[in-house]
Amino acid sequence: MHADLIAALTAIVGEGHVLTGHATAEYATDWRQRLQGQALCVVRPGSTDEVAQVVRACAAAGVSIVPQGGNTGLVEGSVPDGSGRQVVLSLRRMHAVRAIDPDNLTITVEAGCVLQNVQALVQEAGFLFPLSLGAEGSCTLGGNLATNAGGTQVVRYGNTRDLCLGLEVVTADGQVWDGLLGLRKDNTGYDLRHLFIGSEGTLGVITAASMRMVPQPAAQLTAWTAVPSLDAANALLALAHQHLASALTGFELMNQQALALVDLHYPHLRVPLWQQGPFCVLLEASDSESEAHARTLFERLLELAMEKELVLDAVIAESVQQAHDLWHIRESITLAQAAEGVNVKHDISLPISRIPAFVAETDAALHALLPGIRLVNFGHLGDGNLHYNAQAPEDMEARAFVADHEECIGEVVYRNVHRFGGSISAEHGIGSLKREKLPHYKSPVAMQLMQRIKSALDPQNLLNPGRVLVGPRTDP
Ligand code: FAD
Ligand code: 2HG
Ligand code: ZN
Repeated sequence: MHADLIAALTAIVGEGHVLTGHATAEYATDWRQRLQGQALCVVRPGSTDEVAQVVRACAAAGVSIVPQGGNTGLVEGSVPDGSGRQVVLSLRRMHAVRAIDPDNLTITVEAGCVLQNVQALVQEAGFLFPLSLGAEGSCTLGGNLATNAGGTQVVRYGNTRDLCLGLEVVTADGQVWDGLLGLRKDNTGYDLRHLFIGSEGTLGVITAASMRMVPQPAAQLTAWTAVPSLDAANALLALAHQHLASALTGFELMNQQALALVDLHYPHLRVPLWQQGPFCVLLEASDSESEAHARTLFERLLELAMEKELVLDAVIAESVQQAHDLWHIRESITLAQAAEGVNVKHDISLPISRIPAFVAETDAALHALLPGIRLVNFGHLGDGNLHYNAQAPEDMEARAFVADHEECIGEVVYRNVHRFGGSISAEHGIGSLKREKLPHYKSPVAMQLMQRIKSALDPQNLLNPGRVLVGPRTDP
């Protein structure tokens, strides 16, 4: 029966594009090395029509599908379970540019295009694609859409959802929905695009998208500051909004523990100012006039911040290379955490004003729960999004720490997130990592509506079953 399906899939996508056995290993292990699944096979279609045929063949065989892009997701959503009965549908071969329309300010590109390549294509066309994240060298646009990824420029340009003007999707019964109009206004009923964005492969397979391009800034400046407290970081953010207005394109927070790990594992990166205060903040300004204009605004902001004692010390990058190096330090925290050992992640959002109190209370509760726990707290403060992560105490083995303590640490963190009016997933999604937790923190009505949408769009539960929602498995 499965041999028949593999033969049918091979007939659709061609010899060499259906992988089995050892060749599936990299597609079956998640980035964090927490899940080691097993795929029936990995199928790599080269066109939307082939995706539709693959979905129809799997549906006919009653075999479920795990759509996959760059496999950089952090919530155990992109790899198959251990049954050996799921098909991984990899979009990586589908990376063609369908159109670039400078007048409409849009690029239409296939879902498997790596984010960095989308950025480069848009730059060549004289514009900016303002989605930026540490995994941009390997994550795909389809994955970004399926997770509604955030990243480091959300404070100015919004999440992936805000950059998307249209989608092409293969539905669970193998039809193609062409919604690639690229219109900025279209009120013809329910906006289906927004259902698929952020649905983590559970409602349809995204095969292409029309995305916004924005004007390139005339100049970009980056500053790295040490700040005395979270209250000061918040006040600096308010000041930056006031002085830079829409020129503020990045506002990232990093605590001392996060930077200590980068310093430990990547000493050549020479982390600035990290021992001077409990937090550092990375600011980015993008100016539509000139470098001189940007510099004047930025220097004035930092002078004021120092007068108000919101900033202990600061450096402004003097070149594009220096700015790049500062961003590289910020983007290395996840890798430094991985190098230190498996760890516990909480991708949370809170009202910005409540973050200092949340962190004070939660830090204290966790230090009481597990003395020596290392709290690695960093993230997109401009969006109220913290990566409030935890690493084992120095004298505890990392895997034992995760196995024995992840659950109770999560309970403390999520209870406080809820109490302070926040969300248990800001930008990484739910996957299978948080699917059991979701019903505790989301309203029963919202959960019921989500279940109904899933049943309506994927009645056979074929698309990424068991992700986002706890549901019945259809595998035989
Ligand atoms: P995958 O990991 O392959 O898949 C993710 C989910 O999307 C899965 O549920 C999968 O089934 C589904 N999916 C993938 N492609 C499709 C498709 N074409 N159609 C339907 N469903 C699909 N995330 C952020 O939001 N902000 C960050 O700043 C950020 N930084 C990161 C830094 C590092 C170092 C790493 C490793 C990850 C980071 N991430 C971040 C998480 C991750 O990169 C994003 O979630 C990214 O959007 C996933 O893209 P992907 O192509 O790798 O998707
Ligand atoms: C980031 O902002 C990513 O760097 C990853 O979202 C966060 O490692 C993490 O927890
Ligand atoms: Zn992030």
